[in-house]
Amino acid sequence: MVRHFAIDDDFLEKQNKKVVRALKQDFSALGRKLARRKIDIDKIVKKLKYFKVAVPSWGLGTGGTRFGSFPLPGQPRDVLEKLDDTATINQLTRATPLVSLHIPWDKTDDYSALKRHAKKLGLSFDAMNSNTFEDQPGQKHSYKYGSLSNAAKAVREQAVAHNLEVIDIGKKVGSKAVTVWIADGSNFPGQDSLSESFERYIESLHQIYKALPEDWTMFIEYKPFEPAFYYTVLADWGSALMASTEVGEKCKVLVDLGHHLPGTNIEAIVARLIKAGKLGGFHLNDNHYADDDLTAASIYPYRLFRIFHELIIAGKIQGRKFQLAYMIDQSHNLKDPVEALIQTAMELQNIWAKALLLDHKKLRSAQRNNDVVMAEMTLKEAFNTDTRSLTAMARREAGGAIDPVGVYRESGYRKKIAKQRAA
Ligand code: PSV
Ligand code: MN
Repeated sequence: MVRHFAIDDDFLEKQNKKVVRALKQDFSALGRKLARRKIDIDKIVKKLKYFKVAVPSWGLGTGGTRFGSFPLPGQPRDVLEKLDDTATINQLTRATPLVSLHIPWDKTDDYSALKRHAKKLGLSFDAMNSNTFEDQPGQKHSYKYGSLSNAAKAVREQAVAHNLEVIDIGKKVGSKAVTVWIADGSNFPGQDSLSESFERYIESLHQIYKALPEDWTMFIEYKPFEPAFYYTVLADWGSALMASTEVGEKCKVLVDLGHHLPGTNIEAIVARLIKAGKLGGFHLNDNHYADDDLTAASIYPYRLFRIFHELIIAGKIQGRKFQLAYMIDQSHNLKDPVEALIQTAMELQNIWAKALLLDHKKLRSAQRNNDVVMAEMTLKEAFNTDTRSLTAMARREAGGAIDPVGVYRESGYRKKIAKQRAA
C-alpha cells in the first residue's frame, strides 16, 4: 500500500520540460554577464549544489499565534508524515535532505522504523531539539519557573534528564547534535537572581555535556525575550559565548535570525562568533519585529546576504573545517507550510548564490583604500545580480524542479495528502 502521496519523477520531468528552453536562454545570458566579471557560472552552480539545509519537523504543520491557529487540511499526523513532506520539499528543491526533530513532539515507538523511513526517502537527521519550555502530561515537576536554571534542584535534574533522553533518541536515528533552547527567565525585577540563574544554567549544561557522545555537538540557542519579558537567562550572543566557552569545545552557539532586537547587526555577531571558533549553526528565518519565524529573506534579504558573505569569507580562510549546521526555524500561520519551506529553500539558494558571486579582491582593495562607495557597490553588484536562472539550473541538474512551487501546485499534492491523511 502506498502510505503517502509523492510527486512522480516523470511528472516532475514533464513540468521541467515546459520551461527548460526559457531557462537555458536566461542561464546563458547570465553566464555571459558573469563571464564579463570573470566568474565561471558552472563553478557557482557546482558550489551551490553543496548548500544543504534542515527542515524543522515543527514547521510542517500550521503554527499559529496565541490568539489562535488555523489548521490546514493534510497536516502531518505523525513524524513519518513530517518526513514525507520534507522529502517532497527536497525532491523539488534538492536543498533539504535533512530534518531536525523536536522531542517530545516527534516521539515515536519505533526509531529504527523512523530511520528506515528516512533512508528510503533520502533523508537524514540534523540536530535534535529538546523541549523544557512547556510541561508534558504526567511530568513530575513544572517548568513554570524555568528548567535548566530553575532554583529547585529537582526541576533542573528533570530538565537535564530530558536532554539526555533526547540525545539517546538522537543516537538511534543517527543525529550528531542536540540544540538546547530554554525559555528560562523572569517577568519582574527581583523575581530571580541574575547571576545565580546563569550559574545554575551553566551547571546543568555541564551535566548534559558529560553525556554528549564524542562525535556530537551541542548547540545553545539564545533569544532576547519571549516568553520571559524582563530577563532571559540566555538572552544574547555574549552570554552564549561565555556559557559555551565554559562548557567545552563541542558546545557551540546557534544563531536564530529572529532572536535579535530590531537593528542588531547580526553579521557582526556572526563574525565575532567565527573569530571565537564558537559559531555552530543557524536557525534560518526572517522577522520584522521579534521572533516572527517568517519565510527566509521575505523581509531582509540583504541582511541574509551579508551574513552569508561572512560565512563565505570564513570558508575561504578555514577551508573544509569550517562546518556549520544550517537549519530552518519557521512557523506558518497563513501559508501552506510545504510551499513556505520550498520558498525558504529557494531564497536560501538564491542568496547563497549571490554571496558566492562577490568579488573579494575588489572589495578588499576598496576597503584598504577607504573607498566606501566602491566597497558598498561591490557588495551590491553581487546582491543585485538576478541569480534565479543559476539556482534553477542547479536544481534541475540535481534532479529537482526548475519551478518548485509551480510543480507542487500543479501536482495537487496538498489536496491529495489532505484526502489521504483524513482517511
Ligand atoms: C524558540 O523561539 C525557538 O526558536 C527554538 O528554536 C525552539 O526550539 C523553537 O523555536 C520551537 O518553536
Ligand atoms: Mn530557533
